[in-house]
Amino acid sequence: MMKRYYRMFSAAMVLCLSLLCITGTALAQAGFEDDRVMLQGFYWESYRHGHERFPKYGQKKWYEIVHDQAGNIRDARFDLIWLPPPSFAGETSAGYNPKEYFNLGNSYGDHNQHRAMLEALLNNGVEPIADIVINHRDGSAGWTGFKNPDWGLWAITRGDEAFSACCSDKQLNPGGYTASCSEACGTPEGQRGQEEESPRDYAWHGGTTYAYDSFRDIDHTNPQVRRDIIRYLLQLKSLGYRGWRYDMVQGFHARWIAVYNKATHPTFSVGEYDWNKQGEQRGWAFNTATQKDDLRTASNVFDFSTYFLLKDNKGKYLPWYGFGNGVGLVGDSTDGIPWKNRAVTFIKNHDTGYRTHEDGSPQKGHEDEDFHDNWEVEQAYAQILTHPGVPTVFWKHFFDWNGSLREKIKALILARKVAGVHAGSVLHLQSNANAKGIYAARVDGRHGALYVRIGGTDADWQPSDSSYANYREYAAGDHWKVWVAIAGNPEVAAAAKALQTKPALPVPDYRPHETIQVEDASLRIEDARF
Ligand SMILES: [Ca+2]
Repeated sequence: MMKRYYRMFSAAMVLCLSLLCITGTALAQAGFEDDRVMLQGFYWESYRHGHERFPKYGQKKWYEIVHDQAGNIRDARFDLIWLPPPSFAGETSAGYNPKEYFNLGNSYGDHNQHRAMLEALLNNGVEPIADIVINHRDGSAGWTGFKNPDWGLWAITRGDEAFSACCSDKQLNPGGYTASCSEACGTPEGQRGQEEESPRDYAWHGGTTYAYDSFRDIDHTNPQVRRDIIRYLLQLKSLGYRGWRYDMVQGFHARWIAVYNKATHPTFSVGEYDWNKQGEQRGWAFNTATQKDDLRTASNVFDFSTYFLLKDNKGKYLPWYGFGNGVGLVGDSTDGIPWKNRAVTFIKNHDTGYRTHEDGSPQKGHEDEDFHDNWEVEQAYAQILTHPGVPTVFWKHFFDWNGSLREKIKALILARKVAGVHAGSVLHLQSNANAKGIYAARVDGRHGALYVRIGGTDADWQPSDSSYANYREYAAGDHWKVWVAIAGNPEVAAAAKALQTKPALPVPDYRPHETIQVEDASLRIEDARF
């Protein structure tokens, strides 16, 4: 069965290739060759800022901190900022257990601080991206008491643990529940939602979409659920968000992403799919296309493979060449498709590396960083910020680690922008560097060429060793260097000055959720996926 699914998928891909050549319609997302750079605008502990329980994080709420950095984010030439889950999830929560979708005050700040931050970012030309947690939801009361929007048990997938966590001692709590006993225990199947769906179009495990046992899995086949989610996304757009980072997307069918994106027109979309399943990540992205089979209208997906490769091969450069096309989803050309155009790269996020419990002790499995504050983190950024895909920089690396790292990240972003490197840029690996056990590549940008060497020194490789000429050094650090060649070979400062500055983005009028109507036609797409 596995093989058969793979072949069906593969055939669909070949068909898609021919379609790519003839479609040029309006794009819900960025199409191909996205030249933007993203900042992850928070870390795991960000929600603790400004709360009395956590005095060491100071008085300012997280939204105030981001607000005050908007100018610096612009000056570093970040285009996108991925912000934490925007909905109320309890008094102190990172937000991945959303309780009230429509309540946009949360542990990171109240509604007004939220709006003020988004206004500041838009005024500085930075596009805010919201973290959308819609695989699952937390109850406001008990396991299943959903408020704002009010949903019944019909919104919860049939096999959810809330229906089987049965105890005989429910009198412990007036609502009839405890941490291990659900008030919805034993609800007849007819009063529950549908089962998790089968994602066989893009996953070959033969099972269903992922069911997360910490919170209630949402039934996206229910039109009222989709109507409220679209209303929520439109509310977020009116607050100032322009794009979506979808959480845990292996947990519901990719076609619903197509529906949500088609209804809300984000300028950027990326999903967090199962970390170690690059093949399914491709298939998931393909099935999110707002125009079926047109990958240019599809969501991006996080390139965990590049992260794992760089993490597991620090200072060992031969694996960085992959199979001659680079690494990760960026280097993936399965079925002749440039998957790099849908890849979002990163080297740390809020879920990886060092991370703490609320008492300050490290969480299990998060006692140490993957990339330490030295050549390790520099060289990893020298890779992703010079390569195809849409690269993401982690907040702490830029603002908190050290000023030298911050300046190097800025220099790398500048080199990328001056050369015009984008998500679909062509990569030319340098075999003469490979022969010396170090990594070097030429990357073709819209304005010129970028050259990068990681490992070794100029004595081992510099662009002239591959007969390149008329280039200039743009960035350098511990055993890595980046050069750029553009017409006229101007000084770095002159090239930087000539780069277009980002205009301020419009600040939309806020629309409370109750004023937003969602037409029936927005709830589905008329094609073979439905
Ligand atoms: Ca699910």
